[in-house]
Amino acid sequence: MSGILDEIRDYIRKELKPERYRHSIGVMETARKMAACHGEEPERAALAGILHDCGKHCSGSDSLRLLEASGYVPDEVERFDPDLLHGRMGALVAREKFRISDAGILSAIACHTTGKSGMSKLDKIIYIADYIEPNRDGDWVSPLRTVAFQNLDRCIILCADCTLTYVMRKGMPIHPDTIRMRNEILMSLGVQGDLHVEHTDRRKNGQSQ
Ligand code: DGI
Ligand code: FE
Ligand code: FE
Repeated sequence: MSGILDEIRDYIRKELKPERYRHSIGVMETARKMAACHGEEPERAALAGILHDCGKHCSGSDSLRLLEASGYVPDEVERFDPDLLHGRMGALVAREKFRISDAGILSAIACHTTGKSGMSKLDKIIYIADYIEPNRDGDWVSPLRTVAFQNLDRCIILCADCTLTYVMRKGMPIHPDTIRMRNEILMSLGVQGDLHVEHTDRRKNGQSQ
């Protein structure tokens, strides 16, 4: 496994910007630790982690063209904002350039930006590791770093809510897979409204309800 990891590391270092390379290493290391904690194979998680953004070597419009040529049919949100396709593009690179045939690894790379319905444990680990790797900073990230090692589903909701807030503030369309994932996981948790420290704070300030 370390041979292919070294080969991929060299490729990512060469093809992506230095900060994206550092981020990819951060996601690899975080995913490996999360996998060990949650009973997933650490080296599968490491491979998916280092590869998750490898599709960023080309522009959104090139990804759209290449994915369509490979037979993928993008939905309307992906056509509007083709940067959303870098995960799917990354899965294509992983399969074609690095001969990755593990469908679970390819799925985790493909869905790391939007999530999807029916996420596997590995999908969840990569989605979360992308958020909490050590190079991410900001006040919002430190509570997520704790929850990531306690409860994957709760952490997914917290990450999805950060993304949804960001995307709404930017005035961009929301990808339906994020809504599907959030609804499914939230309902499976069987809790309502108690997942957020910030919600509690807002209640204290009398701004919610
Ligand atoms: O690739 P990264 O920057 O490491 O992280 P990512 O793959 O989670 O991508 C984050 C970007 O994706 C960020 O600019 C917001 C965008 N994004 C995430 N969900 C949606 C979205 N953009 C749109 N338009 N709609 C979404 O639902
Ligand atoms: Fe990404
Ligand atoms: Fe990323």
